[in-house]
Amino acid sequence: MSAIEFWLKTSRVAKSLERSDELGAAERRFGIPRRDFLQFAATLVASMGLPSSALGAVVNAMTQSKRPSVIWLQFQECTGCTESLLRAEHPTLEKLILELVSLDYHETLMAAAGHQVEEARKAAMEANRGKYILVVEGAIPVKENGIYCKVGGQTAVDMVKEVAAGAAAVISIGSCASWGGMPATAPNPTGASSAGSVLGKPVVTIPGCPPSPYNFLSTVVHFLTFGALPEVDAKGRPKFAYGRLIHENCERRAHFDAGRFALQFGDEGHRQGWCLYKLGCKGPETYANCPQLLFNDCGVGAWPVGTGHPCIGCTEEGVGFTKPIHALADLKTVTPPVQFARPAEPQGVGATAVTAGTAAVLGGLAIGAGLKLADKLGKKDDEAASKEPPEKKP
Ligand code: FSX
Ligand code: SF4
Ligand code: F3S
Repeated sequence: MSAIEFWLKTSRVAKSLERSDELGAAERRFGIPRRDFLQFAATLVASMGLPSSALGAVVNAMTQSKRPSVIWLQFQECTGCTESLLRAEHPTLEKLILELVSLDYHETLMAAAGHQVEEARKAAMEANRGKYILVVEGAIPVKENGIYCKVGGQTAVDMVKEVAAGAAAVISIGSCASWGGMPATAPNPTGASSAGSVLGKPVVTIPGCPPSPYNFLSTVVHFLTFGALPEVDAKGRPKFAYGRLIHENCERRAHFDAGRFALQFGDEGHRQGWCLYKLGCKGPETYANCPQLLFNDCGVGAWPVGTGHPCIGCTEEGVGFTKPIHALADLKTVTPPVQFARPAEPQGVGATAVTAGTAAVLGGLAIGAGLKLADKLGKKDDEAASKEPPEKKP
């Protein structure tokens, strides 16, 4: 039983919340049993580093009927940010995101096209002036007056400035919008730039190529709960998600500290799951929670290093898409953690809430609970699918 499950079972606060009208409303609205919804909310609370007393406020914010308007712009990018949100193994996040906010403009997801949708964007901006959230996905080309990216006849530069002017908050999702990412790779012929630099002001950034949808969801829920975006670091990244180096929580860290390195892909060390530092892993200079969150709700090992590939530093400006993949990382710290991951972890088993470093214990357990929930919800979908007649299956 995870720490969160234990707390939910024993806490009086959790018990009374579970019986509350809010949870009843959540059950109906999201189609999720109230205990599972509560566990999901507790997971977000823990992953944001908030005290358990914040749970009531988070539940309240997530279940209120008024959903904030979101205008989601896409420029120079591959749509991986949107895909990671929507094409996860299980549809939980997609469902929650689309139920939590009113997605009034999103080029990939809108059924309509052309002038109609540009009018819908303007109408949403007008109706929610000063209250909507602007999400920017993709870099913005600034060379030649921005002619390299136009939507509805308007340059990306003009559009992002126009929409940001009336927004209550701006979130850059993905490395492209956060710091230029892949499109800004040298020689950067289009002058691909971040949303923050084009707007001339700091914005909250959720880098990663693509980023974890949980980091985005937690940021949105923080805004819904407190009416403000979470505390960020100097690069605009929420500290709850980007406060620690990957190297601090990597399940291969004990091998690094013991000097056991894979030297070639497929060699004995690589097969044994040893540290990938000498293959160019950028975990020692990259801030992100990938080893704790993992990806795609498919369990342990589902993150780059867990699958045997060095981290390329996709969340880190000046590292991802900038440093050669094989180049050695700068070591920001070589101090061993207080608690080691099991050194004999078989390759591909990946981080678990227990093997992650002590500093990440609460977050790790929380995330484990969240993944378990996603897994459960996914299983329901799978079960439903398995009840369909065989000929209806794809
Ligand atoms: Fe792609 Fe997003 Fe990378 Fe960029 O993610 S996954 S190129 S960060 O803007 O769509
Ligand atoms: Fe893990 Fe990479 Fe650090 Fe090795 S260098 S411990 S593989 S993050
Ligand atoms: Fe990116 Fe490295 Fe995480 S490549 S997804 S920051 S492990």
